[in-house]
Amino acid sequence: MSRTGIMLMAYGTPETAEHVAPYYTHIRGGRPPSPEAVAHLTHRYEAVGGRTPLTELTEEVRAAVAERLAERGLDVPVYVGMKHWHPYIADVLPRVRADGVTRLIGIVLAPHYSRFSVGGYQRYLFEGMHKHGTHLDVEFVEHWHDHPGFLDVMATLVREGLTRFPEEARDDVVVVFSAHSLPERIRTWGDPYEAQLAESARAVAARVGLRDARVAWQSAGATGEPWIGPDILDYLDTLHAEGVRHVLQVPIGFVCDHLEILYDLDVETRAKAESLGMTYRRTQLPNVRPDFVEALADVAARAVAGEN
Ligand code: FEC
Repeated sequence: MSRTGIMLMAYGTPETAEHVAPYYTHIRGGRPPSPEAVAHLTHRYEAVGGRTPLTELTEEVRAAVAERLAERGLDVPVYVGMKHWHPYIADVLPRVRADGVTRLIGIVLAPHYSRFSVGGYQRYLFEGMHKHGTHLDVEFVEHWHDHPGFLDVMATLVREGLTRFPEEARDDVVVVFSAHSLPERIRTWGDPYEAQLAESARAVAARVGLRDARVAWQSAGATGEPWIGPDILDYLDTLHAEGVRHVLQVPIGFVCDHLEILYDLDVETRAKAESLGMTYRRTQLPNVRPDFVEALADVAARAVAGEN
């Protein structure tokens, strides 16, 4: 008998300072980073309180999505698998199989597709099946950046974000959508990542009635090759030169609080904006908001019905 399961996948985060080096090594595909690079990353974690809530938030989303699916009459177990830390995607597969699941739907908790990001999750899942000799019929939701429920959530978050500026400044706030940068070479293989980001930014801007949908990139890695820009830190200089004084950043490429939000935006980007005399705010992340959970459950339910 065939049974369907869902695996929600997220990046993974180290739980202690001792985990930072092995975590970083995993991100680098097994190549250990230099002690300086580990110290720098450890410092970023310390600056946000030693750890990030990514694992807990992902587990809460998992439980909430499972509940919504059950309410829709779908008896579908929902699992969490992480790309770079425990519970690793591969390590969850024996439990999936033991539960009698034969068809597994993978959904990455990042809305836009890139071979670098979502493609990496796919690779870890297939390698995991190979490692454990587990055969599952795997289907992947490759992107859900245009799901109307998700776009509505983001529009709500932008409206809420705008209210955090003084009333008299609201018309002058420039809204900047962002996602994790990736190496520029993704362009050489026709990757849809940039186009999908622009599409979701435009759709949210239209819902809110913004004049335009500006895009910048964040959290680029230090790998010695060019990454997609403009980086938000440079873009703030550009905006400042245009006379802009109020900026609302919308990290639409992420769905929960983690290092790239709590450090890269709340510490680094905020400090840069303030040094330029700008008022800087960022939108809240969807995290476990009921409307976001509902959108995600809908993405999952459609996939179960084979509608993706
Ligand atoms: O809270 C946490 O502890 C985890 C935060 C976190 C998220 C995240 C999401 C994405 N990344 C993506 C691409 C890359 C590429 C490299 C890379 C490197 C890092 C490092 C840390 C890190 N990432 Fe990440 N990423 C998070 C954390 N990421 C830490 C290593 C130090 C650094 O470079 O800052 C470069 C790999 C290399 O060096 O070879 C590429 C993409 C996403 C968004 C999609 C997703 O969530 O999966 C794309 C969250």
